[in-house]
Amino acid sequence: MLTKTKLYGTLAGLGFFLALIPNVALAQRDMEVEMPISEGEQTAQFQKLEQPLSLKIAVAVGGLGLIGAELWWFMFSKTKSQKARVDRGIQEIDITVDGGYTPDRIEVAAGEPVRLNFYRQDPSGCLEQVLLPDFNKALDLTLNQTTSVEVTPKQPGEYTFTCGMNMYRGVIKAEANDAS
Ligand SMILES: [Cu+2]
Repeated sequence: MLTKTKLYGTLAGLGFFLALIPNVALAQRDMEVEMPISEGEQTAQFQKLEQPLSLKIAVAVGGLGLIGAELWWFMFSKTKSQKARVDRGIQEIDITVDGGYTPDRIEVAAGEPVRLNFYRQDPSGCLEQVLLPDFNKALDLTLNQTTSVEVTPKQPGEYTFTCGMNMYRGVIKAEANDAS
């Protein structure tokens, strides 16, 4: 949650700053133009047209860069995939609950038990509950503690888990186990 908020804040701040530049530049230009200049008038007019254009391009490039950064961040944040480790015959994975689930895509072998350890760092009530509808499980997470649950995805496929209000989600991706 914190990282998301921080990123949005930075992006918004940067966007605002970039949008401000041409306005400041134009204000300065206007003040200069108002001054009675007869000789350099033509050059002043020429510059008046040229400079905002280059600034506009700079702002457009900056804006595109921001959009790109945002897209990249969303793509990147969507692929927090991780394979479960196997410990004494049980597949285990630690999931940090903080503005969502990290990782939010867990790769496991189908037909084997999976232990999910949810460590809740986010105080928002939204993430207090985890629902695993495919396994008929609902967990209450205590803040700054690990709450574990064991499930067995019997068939290969995707099993989602969500917060109590279905706003945040994660996926358990069970793949066919060749070994068994
Ligand atoms: Cu929620």
